[in-house]
Amino acid sequence: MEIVKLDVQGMTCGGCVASVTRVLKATPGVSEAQVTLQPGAATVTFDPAKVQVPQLKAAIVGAGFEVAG
Ligand SMILES: [Cu+2]
Repeated sequence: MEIVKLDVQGMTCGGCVASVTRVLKATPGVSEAQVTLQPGAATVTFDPAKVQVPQLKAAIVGAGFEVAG
């Protein structure tokens, strides 16, 4: 397992946090996702054999948010 912390922009409330958490956990290969509003961040535990960081970022962007870096 690998852990990555992503800088998520555009979340404004707990609903946004729940949305980001949901799409990350729904991504195959993700075992854990901890999302915070302040600061806007997602700490994701994932299996690098099944999913890569660009796919994690794409899942967040697909939910309507931005990932810095
Ligand atoms: Cu919100």
